[in-house]
Amino acid sequence: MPKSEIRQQIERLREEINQHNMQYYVLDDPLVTDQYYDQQMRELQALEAAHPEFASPLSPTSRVGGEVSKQFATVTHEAAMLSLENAFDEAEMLAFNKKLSDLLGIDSPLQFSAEPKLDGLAVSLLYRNGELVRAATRGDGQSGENITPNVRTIKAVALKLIGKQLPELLEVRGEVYLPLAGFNALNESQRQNNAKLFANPRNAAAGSLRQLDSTITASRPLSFCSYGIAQLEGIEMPDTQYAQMQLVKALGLPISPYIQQLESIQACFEYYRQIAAARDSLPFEIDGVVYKLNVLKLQKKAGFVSRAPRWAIAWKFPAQEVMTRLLDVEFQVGRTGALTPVARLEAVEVGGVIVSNATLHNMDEIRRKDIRIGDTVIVRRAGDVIPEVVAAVLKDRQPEFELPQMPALCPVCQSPVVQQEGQAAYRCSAGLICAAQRKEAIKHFSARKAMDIDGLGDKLVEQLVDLGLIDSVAGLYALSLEQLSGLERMASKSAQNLLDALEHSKQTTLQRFIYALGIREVGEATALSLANHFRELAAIQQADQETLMQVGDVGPVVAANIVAFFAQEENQKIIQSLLDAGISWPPIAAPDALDLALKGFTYVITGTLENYSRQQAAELLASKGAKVSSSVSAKTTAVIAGDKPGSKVDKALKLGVTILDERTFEELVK
Ligand code: 9MJ
Repeated sequence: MPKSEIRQQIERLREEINQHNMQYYVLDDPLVTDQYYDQQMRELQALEAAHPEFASPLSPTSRVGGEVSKQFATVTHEAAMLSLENAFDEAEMLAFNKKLSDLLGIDSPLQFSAEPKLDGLAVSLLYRNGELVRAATRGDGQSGENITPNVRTIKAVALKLIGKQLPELLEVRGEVYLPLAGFNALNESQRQNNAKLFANPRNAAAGSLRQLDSTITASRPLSFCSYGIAQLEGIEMPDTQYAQMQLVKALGLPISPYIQQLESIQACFEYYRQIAAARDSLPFEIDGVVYKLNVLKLQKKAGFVSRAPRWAIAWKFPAQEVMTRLLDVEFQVGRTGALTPVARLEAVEVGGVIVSNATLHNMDEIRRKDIRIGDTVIVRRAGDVIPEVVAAVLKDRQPEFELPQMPALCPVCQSPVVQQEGQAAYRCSAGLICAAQRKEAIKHFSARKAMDIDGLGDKLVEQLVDLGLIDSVAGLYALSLEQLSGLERMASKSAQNLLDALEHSKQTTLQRFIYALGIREVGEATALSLANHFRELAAIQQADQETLMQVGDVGPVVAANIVAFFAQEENQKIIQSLLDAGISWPPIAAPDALDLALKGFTYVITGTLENYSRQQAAELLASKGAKVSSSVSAKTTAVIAGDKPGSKVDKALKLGVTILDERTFEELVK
């Protein structure tokens, strides 16, 4: 191929890849599959490698990092990088609105541009003639650090602007952040490498961005969202905040998909409620909502106070991370006997609720974080996950503070605590003799995905065990109306309901029954595989380790757990008495008779179906040989969508995956 053609091919590929980046990161609407994108990228890499004379710092292949700095150079900001004033309630928002109205001499409602407040790091991006020439941190607001090589590795940051008319100069301000999925993956890999854990996505983003070696930054899935224009030359400045952001988007930089123009401070209240309600389901962390006076002329008129504009405010959510004191560490005994350290804290409000207990996960995690009793600690409660202690505040550490110790005896039954070789967990050695393990085993047995015993809550199970009314799951089916009616907060109506629910639960499936037994590491999926493979409980009970390992997802450890479970005489007795009580399930047909019409197909179920729980729908599909997955990909056969389906349907639409309604689903499994 002649050189000119190669050059053209390289340029064509660069342009195409830039366009796909725009579709993916800015418009959230990819037009091609990841596979196609990767293939274009590899083709470009190969051409560039063979023709180094055409290398360019603007090529999308140049995002892998590689530059290593000794230290960051200082950048003086042409326009100061300001921070935001905070508000915490409607009264403070009203005060902000009134102050602005008074200052501007306007009595009609003020218009605002609003967007969620991302919890990351503010950066400035400078483009000359459409090319990214500099990226800097905020620093003290007057001058920051030049982090251009690092920011160039962030795929959401355009190396080249797109569009017909490019500005001679553009300085965009925005937030670099780490989406939650990336944060969790990063901490998981830190854990595996025995490296320091990041306390939250913000710290992880900061640590990733301030790396002298940009290949490290390149390996972290950082993202970027623009929130303002600081300088613009060569095209006319739009006259509202909102229009500014639309221009930034048109030039190929991501902006918040949630940005809205609001007509009054009352509309700001409504917007806050909407974003607060969506907070836990967003794929990134936000810590509030930012409101900016929409009309630029009015922004100018309002001006600044020392470090923040008068025309903007951040209405912050209740903090998800707070400091408190670690009073003590106690150990909770779980279903399998594993002892989990639980922090007893001086009560404190986190994310809007009072927290006095938080998990410390396990002893390795305590050592890794170096958390000692008496420490001031940072407690975090994000979304609906259990509150956790993420770090100790070392400046308050006293020499007498000590690391918590794993007790030698189980705190519930006083049996010895043992650590099996090669396992992190410490366990109570008593098995079902331990009241804690018995309680947890019964809770698991009655759970929705197991025997689904309606009305048998945790508190009730604890009462039943503490009063000695039952000592294993088998005892459940021997409970009488008199016994139940005598319990705390149990009217005779609810006692009868519980007996009915117990009776109802006896008609089950082999899969549910196996799962309900609570064999270590046998989850729902493994239980289903076992049921389909062996078809009879007795066959599973008699199988040896090797036979069990013939089942798809059963490895040597799980197989050993199953053998050990059925070998215990106590467990055999319990199973027999459950069967004697009348628990039964429909027979599973032999594979050749089995109707596996949907074998090889993969479905995703989303939203609320009218006549089936998602679990039931999944079981029906699985009974026909289909695979049921929780996430949509190009490999998904179809998405079954009920009411309020959410983002999985959006993704399916984007990928061109078929969407089926409940009626069609019924046809399918009939
Ligand atoms: C964040 N963090 O999302 C601003 N921000 O505006 C948004 N921060 C900001 N705007 C001026 N959306 C200074 C900071």
